[in-house]
Amino acid sequence: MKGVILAAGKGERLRPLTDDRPKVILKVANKPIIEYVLENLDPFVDEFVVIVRYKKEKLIEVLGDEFNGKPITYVDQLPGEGTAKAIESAKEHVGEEEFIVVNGDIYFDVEAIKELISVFRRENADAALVVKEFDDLSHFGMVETEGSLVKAVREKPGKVRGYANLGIYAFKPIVFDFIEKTNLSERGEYEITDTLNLMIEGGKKVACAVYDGYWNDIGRPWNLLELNEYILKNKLKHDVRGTVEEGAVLIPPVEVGEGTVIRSGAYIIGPVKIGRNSRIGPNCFIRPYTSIGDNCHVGNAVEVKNSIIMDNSNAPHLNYVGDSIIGENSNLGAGTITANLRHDRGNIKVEIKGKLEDSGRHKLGAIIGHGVKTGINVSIYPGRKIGSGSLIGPGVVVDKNVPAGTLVIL
Ligand code: TTP
Repeated sequence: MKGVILAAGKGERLRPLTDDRPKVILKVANKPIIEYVLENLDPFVDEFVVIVRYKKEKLIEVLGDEFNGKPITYVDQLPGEGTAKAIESAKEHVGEEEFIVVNGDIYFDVEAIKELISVFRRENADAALVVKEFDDLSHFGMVETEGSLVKAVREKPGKVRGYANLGIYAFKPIVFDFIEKTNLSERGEYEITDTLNLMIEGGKKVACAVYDGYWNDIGRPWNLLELNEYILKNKLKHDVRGTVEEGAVLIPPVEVGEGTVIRSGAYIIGPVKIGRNSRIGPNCFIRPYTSIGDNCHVGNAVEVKNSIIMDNSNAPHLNYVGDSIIGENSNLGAGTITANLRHDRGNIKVEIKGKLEDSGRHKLGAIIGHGVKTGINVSIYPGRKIGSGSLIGPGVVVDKNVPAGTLVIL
């Protein structure tokens, strides 16, 4: 059986982190999101088919042509938007076999796939999907069920309790006949949920597997922080491969990669994950739920908490990085500080595709893209985004989002 992974999306809600790369290669706990999906599919499939389009070269460079000894085939998405279009793109590659489809930007446990296959086979269904019960379905499509069968998939029904569609499916090839009949949705996309409704109306059997484990859909920047926290809290093992100088304190679990040096006076409270060849300290404070990538520098008098610092980035002197994400190849000038809390303790709102959205968090710092440089004493308001390749001059107060490639000076 083949595993099809949808990874062609533009990830616009995740700007600036997706300015120059597809979202599925963003690293959480120092691993590209799509690798967690591949790991979960691995026990059940003999080949991975990855549907690509936006910045596909970067994805291919990161994943290569095999995973765990199994081939990865990259397939360009057919013209048109949406998950149904993405799945249709795999038609020739899956042939007459049944196959699994997973959105490349979600995190879940392997149980979800086990349950999916078991229900799909038991019901001898034409399609199956994984659902999870939520108290509030405002952000999800609702799956109406009867026992193990699906009656309909509805648009976001508002604040009601019910089953959400998690973006994990199994199909028989008959699905392609129904994808052909699927019309553009109001959003201007060909959506697989519409295809599923057509299948049900056409008398086909669509089954559902109920999953109650952890699941996260990486749509918005703060989802990366939530997922980082979950993985570090639940999966991290204390494992120190680098060098730890006398006078550094590591409270487990802390993972330190090969070639990394933790200098004297560093105080690290796990769970914290640090990649390879990074320099940490002397005299810094790294607090729980922090991931620091490869070739990073966190230097003297720097505090980092609940944050993601991606590869080749530095917070070298006198920085506070709280509840923030820093992309690759970025550098904070001495004294650059992120604010992560409003004085009124209200939820931090973030502009997503031109609209202010409530992040649901009262602590959220900066979202800094790739290749950003800040000067000395830059202050960044909570929930502000700095676009990739921007340069922020000394003493600037970043109280508005900064588009990619901008020079901001006082
Ligand atoms: P979305 O998260 O709905 O879309 P997106 O990834 O483009 O993100 P944004 O809305 O922020 O721009 O996509 C769900 C999954 O489907 C995701 O894994 C990407 C994939 N996808 C495709 O492969 N092709 C497509 O045309 C679309 C719309 C999504």
